Amino acid sequence: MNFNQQSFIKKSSRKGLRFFDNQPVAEDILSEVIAGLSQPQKVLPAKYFYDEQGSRLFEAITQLPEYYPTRIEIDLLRQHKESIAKLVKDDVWLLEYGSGASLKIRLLLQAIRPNCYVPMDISKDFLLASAESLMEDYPWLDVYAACVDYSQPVRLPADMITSAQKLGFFPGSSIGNFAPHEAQIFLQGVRNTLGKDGAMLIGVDLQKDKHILEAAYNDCQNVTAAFNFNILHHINRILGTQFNVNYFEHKAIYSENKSRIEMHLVSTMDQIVNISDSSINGGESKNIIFKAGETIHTENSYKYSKQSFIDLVEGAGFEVRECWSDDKEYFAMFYLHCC
Ligand code: AVI
Repeated sequence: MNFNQQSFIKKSSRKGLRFFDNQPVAEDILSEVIAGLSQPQKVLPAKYFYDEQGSRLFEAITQLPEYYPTRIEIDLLRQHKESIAKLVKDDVWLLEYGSGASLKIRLLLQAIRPNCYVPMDISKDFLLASAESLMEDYPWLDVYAACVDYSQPVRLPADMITSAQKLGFFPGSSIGNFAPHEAQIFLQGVRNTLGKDGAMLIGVDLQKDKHILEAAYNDCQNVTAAFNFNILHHINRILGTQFNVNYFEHKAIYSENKSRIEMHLVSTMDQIVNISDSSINGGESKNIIFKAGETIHTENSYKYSKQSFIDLVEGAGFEVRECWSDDKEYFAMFYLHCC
């Protein structure tokens, strides 16, 4: 996904807020959904969790007692923000991959005082609302919001290619939502975007007892289940498809072999769902057949040991300058430098 001047749609009347819209278009989504649901193990890309409702549900997940990563990461940021600020240059731009509600960044803004903050997210309304609210609270800050699928290579617009240092921020262990080989390709792309002298602050969920992991993805209030179902609601909303979430169940299990949580939607009955885009005449269309018990694999969340993560980032062209973690070693925050 590229930023380009064509995609510029709005320069806010408020000084300091720019917005680029590169939201994926419906035809791409239709092909991607049909391709995923046509595989022997049906799959939907996890990025489709995140419409406005999905982003809200994810924020609710981060408040759950069972979901420890957010709390630990926030503690790490609070404890180490001054050390982080000392590692970066005075003239720095802060680029957040998958910024969501832009909450964690607030912990860093005051300490780092970047010249510009670039939140990147696929959920447009959520991104804009978060950017506006940030502008209210930090009137000195330039914000350059970009609606992009950040899992694709991001090319910076010409006016962003300044001599300032670029610090990438990728919290929440969202890196775990890529398979390790994809994570390495993604990080190589980030490394190219950040350029010489670039740095990266990245949060990683560490391997631990299976019961703690499974509880984090099967919470008692069923918020994670609602988040999982929302992928079908979202696809219904964009394509006009007729998935009935009452005919699916949420399932999340930890595979020790693969070091990953797998989330699935299990079809509770034999059913057929037509996939086409009701707004496009004569477009692609396919009936997807589900057997009872068959699943749609909606998300992987890989968990790393510290060493396996160091190996991964070094393979992507970064060197590890710092690593902070909590006492139980549940979660780690790495400060990387482009080599
Ligand atoms: C965004 N990502 C890091 C979350 C995770 O833990 O993999 C998404 C999530 N899925 C279910 N709960 C949270």
